[in-house]
Amino acid sequence: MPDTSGGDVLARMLQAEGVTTVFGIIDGTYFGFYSSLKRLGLSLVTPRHETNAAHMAGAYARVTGRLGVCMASNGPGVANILPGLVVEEAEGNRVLCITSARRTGAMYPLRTGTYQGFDQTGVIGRIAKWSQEVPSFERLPELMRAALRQCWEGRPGVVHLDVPENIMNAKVSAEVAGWQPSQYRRMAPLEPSDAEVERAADVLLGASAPMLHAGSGVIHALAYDELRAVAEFLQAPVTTSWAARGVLDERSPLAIPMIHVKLNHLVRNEADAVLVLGSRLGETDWWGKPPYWRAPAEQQMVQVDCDGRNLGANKPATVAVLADVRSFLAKLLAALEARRSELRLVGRAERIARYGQKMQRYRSKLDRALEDTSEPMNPAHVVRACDELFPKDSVFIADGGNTAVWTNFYHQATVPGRLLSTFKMGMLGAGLGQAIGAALATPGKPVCCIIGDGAMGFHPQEVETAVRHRLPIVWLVLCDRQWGMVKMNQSFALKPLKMLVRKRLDPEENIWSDLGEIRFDLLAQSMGAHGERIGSPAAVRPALARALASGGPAVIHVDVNPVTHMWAPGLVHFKEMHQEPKG
Ligand SMILES: Cc1ncc(C[n+]2csc(CCOP(=O)(O)OP(=O)(O)O)c2C)c(N)n1
Ligand SMILES: [Mg+2]
Repeated sequence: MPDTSGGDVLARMLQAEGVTTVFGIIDGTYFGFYSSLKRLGLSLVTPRHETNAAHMAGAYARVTGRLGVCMASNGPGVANILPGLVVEEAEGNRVLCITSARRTGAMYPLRTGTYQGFDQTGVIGRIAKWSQEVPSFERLPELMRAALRQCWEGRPGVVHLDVPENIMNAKVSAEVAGWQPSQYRRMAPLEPSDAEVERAADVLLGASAPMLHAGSGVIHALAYDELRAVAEFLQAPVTTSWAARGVLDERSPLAIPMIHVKLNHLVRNEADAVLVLGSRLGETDWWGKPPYWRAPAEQQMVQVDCDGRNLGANKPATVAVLADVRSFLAKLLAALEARRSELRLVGRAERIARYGQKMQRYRSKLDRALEDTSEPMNPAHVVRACDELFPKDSVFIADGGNTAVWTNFYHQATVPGRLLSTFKMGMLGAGLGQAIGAALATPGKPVCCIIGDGAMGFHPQEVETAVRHRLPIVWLVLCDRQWGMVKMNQSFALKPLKMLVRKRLDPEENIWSDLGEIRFDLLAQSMGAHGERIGSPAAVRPALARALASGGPAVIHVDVNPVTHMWAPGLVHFKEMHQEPKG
């Protein structure tokens, strides 16, 4: 009696990995897979656009530290999930994507004229960490093990397994040995050698002004306590990539939030040694180069990463360590404690206090926006109200152009791993799926997503997904009825002087930068969610309180002043960032 199928084998292997949730849209070509998920008690969360399955899995993985799994069906389903895969790979989230493919007789190589067929692994192989088609039922367990091994090796990203429909669905009689994850992949974190740790301690104890720089690797390694302990031991300031904001509570005097961009440059120029943790020092870290960072000849770098390809990639390392960030920091702390007598803290308190004063000054300058009580409102009010009314450990998502900038500049990240965005790709609309993945990752907690009206327009239908799955998400849509960030750039490119004097151009002078209105509150109501529209600063907190009390999902359509919104803080730095640093 045939009693299994390729899809059934996949489902059981996911179960052995501890996976409980899969994101994706159903299709006959992998009925054998998703029906087995149900039978085994794994839940399926189904979006209304495949790309959002990838964002859901990515956010879920990032927030939980577990594997995020998504699926898409051959041809159009896979075509639709591609953008999501590009983004999740760029963001470095641990996502396994399982797709169906047309039957083996028509695929690999693709037979001319095949319906809903294209070279799925050929395409995804170019954008993901790893992509492989399964040629036969017999090889499926081995290739699935290879996929899972890839998921847990090196920098997290997208791993893809493509399974033809006949392998997915056909019932077969076969004994498939169920291996435990420890039998096919490394379970223990990569440990650094004692010698590497001692060399790192030499550099840090020998420095007069050391600093730490943290990337997303700290989030994936859940190395928050160890990071704080090392920073406090050294009394060293901590900068982060945008994506790693909050790995050290931003209320700590040692935390230098990224929004203080000029101060970040100063800190990075004053440091004579830097401990780089789980960061590639990519473009949004200014490539680790002068004038934004001190020249390598005057700044030693200890770089720790779980992926050897990142070591010394953009800035020369004094000590390059291939290790799990958390294991490294734990060992480093022990080594530093043992050598406490070598610690020279001269000048550090003064330096930290000086940085603190600069941050306070900039914060007061930013907070002047909150004194603006005109209507339609200054967007700063929305972010500040969300910071006050959501629990501190709620996931907070920033999506949109200027909306994401306003959100970042007025949000304070106090709990690690709770601020999401697409910091490497700036993908408008990802916040819909991310919010759903994050809500499932933090049961019982409301999720906050502040999103632009352009961004919301990409996937508003996912509000219905949140309704169907009863998720407590509040989307606050900042409606300026324009592609705000691009309009700002465009206006300056067209008429810089007029922009400086008048702050805006006349409507006919811009090129298709304005949008019509979508009533996101009414759209939300039509899908069964709570929806309301506000325009005055005084209305924000009561509306937010009602949205939270509704149990969600909820959408608040916020009319913001389009001119004020265009002039988001810090934009000049983003423009500068696009140029290669001189050093
Ligand atoms: C998917 C996608 N398409 C295009 C862009 C380029 N882009 C960057 S910002 C922006 C405007 C965003 O408008 P909106 O979401 O309304 O946010 P606002 O700037 O108005 O706050 C665009 C089109 C992008 N980042 N992502
Ligand atoms: Mg807009």
